[in-house]
Amino acid sequence: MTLKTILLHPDPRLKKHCDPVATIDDEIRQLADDMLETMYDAPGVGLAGPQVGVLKRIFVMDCAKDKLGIPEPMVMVNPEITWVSEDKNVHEEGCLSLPEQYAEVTRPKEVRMKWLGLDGQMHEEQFDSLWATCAQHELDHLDGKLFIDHLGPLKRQMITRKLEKWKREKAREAKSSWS
Ligand code: K1U
Ligand code: ZN
Repeated sequence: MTLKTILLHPDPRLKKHCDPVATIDDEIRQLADDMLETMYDAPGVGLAGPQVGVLKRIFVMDCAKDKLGIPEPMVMVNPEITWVSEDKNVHEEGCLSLPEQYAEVTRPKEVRMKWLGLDGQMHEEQFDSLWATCAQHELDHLDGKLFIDHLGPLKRQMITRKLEKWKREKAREAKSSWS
């Protein structure tokens, strides 16, 4: 397994609409393994193809670890939403492509999704709580959308600026650790 580099906003690849996966083959299985390893290492609860520079409709997620400590990794290929609840939920979201930036986003509280699994079978399941938020956040990535695109222009600009500052600080820290 290989740790992948996570792209940071405003990388143009994060704005692209991703292509469906044609077949589940060894390349996709390897990519899914690498994405799960990268997500757990980050650490995060989700990771989508474009975040590691792969413009394909695939994401991984595991929102179970906090509860019992037992991992429940999920890999979703060509995911689609088949139903959303009328009830909404406000959740504070983060994104591995915008490290240390958070904002409240309103989304449907529950969603039903169907997807192709690594077993080559179609699956359909209903999600709520963090699973529902994360699944919608990851599906957005496959359509070139970030959580900041759900915010007003001022909040979006503020987060983008704070991220630029974070990048400069990280670059400064790295430089001083070399000398
Ligand atoms: O897509 C991503 O960038 C991953 C993102 C998913 C997400 C988190 C919260 C709400 C919606 C979607 C993250 O995983 S950010 C990191 C994070 O939330 C986390 C990190 C460590 C432990 C628990 C959560
Ligand atoms: Zn994200």
